Amino acid sequence: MKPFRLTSLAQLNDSVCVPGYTPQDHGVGIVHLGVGAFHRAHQAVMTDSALAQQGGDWRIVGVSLRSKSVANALNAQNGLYTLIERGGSATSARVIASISHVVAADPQATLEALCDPNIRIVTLTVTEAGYGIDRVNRFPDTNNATVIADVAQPDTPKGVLGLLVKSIACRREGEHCPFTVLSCDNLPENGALLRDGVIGFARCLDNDELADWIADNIAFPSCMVDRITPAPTTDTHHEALKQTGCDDQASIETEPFTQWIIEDNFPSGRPQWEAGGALFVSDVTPYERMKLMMLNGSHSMLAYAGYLTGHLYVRDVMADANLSMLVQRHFNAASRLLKPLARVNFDDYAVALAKRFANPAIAHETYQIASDGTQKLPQRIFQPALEALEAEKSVRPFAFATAMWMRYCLCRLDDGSPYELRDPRAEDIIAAIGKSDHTAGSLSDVLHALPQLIPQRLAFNDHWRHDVHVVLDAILENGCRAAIQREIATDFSTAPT
Ligand code: CS2
Repeated sequence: MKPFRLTSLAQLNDSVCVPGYTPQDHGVGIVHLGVGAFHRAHQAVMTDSALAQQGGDWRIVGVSLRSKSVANALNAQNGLYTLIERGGSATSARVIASISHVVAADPQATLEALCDPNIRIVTLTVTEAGYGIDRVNRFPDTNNATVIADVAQPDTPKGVLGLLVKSIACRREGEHCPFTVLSCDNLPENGALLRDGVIGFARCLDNDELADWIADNIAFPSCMVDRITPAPTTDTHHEALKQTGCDDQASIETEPFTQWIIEDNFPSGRPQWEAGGALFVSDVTPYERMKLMMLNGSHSMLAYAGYLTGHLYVRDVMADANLSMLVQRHFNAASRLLKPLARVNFDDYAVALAKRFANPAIAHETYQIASDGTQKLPQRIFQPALEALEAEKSVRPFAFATAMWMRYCLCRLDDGSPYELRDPRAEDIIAAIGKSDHTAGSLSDVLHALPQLIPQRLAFNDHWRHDVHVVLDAILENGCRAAIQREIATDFSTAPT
């Protein structure tokens, strides 16, 4: 018999963990932009716990800015979906009911959702590339096609900055309460950055009065989010069916670990996210630096080195003795740049990260993490490298990660098999590399010369350029595996002391 599609909590197997509240009893209070797997494994889950513990009208209107597939799956299920948690030895299932419905690829409907007077918080996971903010100048990126179109047609915006500014202006006119804007992407000082982008966008419209009003009235807290969430596969749906007894086309899977550290600045109220384990602090920056430099930095390094040496998943990289030593080296180098943080021991954090990366039940693709390098490496690798240089610590682990990324930009494995470079600046990269003769010197030169990517103080530093060159030369001369072997053999004396 064909299983029922998941549409109500009444259909579920008894063993499944179900929401401790009646979804229909709660109105909406949050719009979330970017309702992909990460949001559904993280903020939506914490909101589900908050609704169960404290109640309130905090259900979420999800928005998919581009694709309709998540919306089609979730709307057919009244927003319900199964969260599969895969630990090393146990797998569990929980049904989440915090999402009310999803609006997809429809800027007008998105604007209407954002202008709903019941909405008090707008959360975002639109990826590093999705903001349209020039992060060097902390202003809307005036070369970004969406930003250009939205500045030209500000009443019918399609991008994040345009949608936020238009809805803030409409709410102000209608005298609805200002919402709080909470960026949940892996960007340093994500709230402050988005604040600059939104205020800057209002200035691009020559509306200084609105820009000043936003500065005075809209809160943009920062937060650090953490949960390793691979893209769902047919295996995820099979597991959901096995556990719930229902056909769930919106099921997702994730690891047991979850962390959300949030700046407590919500003038229009907020759910009791503490119920899901969120921690509210006055300054998120030290947590964010720890995560970006240790977790995400080593993730990017292992994604390039791992993908180039035939490792499909992060867990396979961790099972490779050489690469796992380099991951450990990266943790050490990054942790030495951090200021002490109360109640956090960076060595314990590194041990926990290694265990999470090695989780045999999580199939996290190196290719997924390798995407969007130009958007990720500045905060994960280049900024720490600059700090290491300035503190006279070894830059080698960061140079190694950079050289592996540069090699990855050639779009072919050592055996010649091609792959697609998924990066918003792929065209620029490919055009720049096309002109070079693919030696370590020329490849490093053209990629260091890409505008607004590698900080000038790093790009023009001889010591840094030497380290990148040495690794890249070894990779191009002898192949990635041999270069990794050589790195292990030669390096450990140069690791930071
Ligand atoms: C990863 C992150 O894809 C990536 O670039 O480094 O998505 C990582 O899995 C999350 O930040 C973990 O919280």
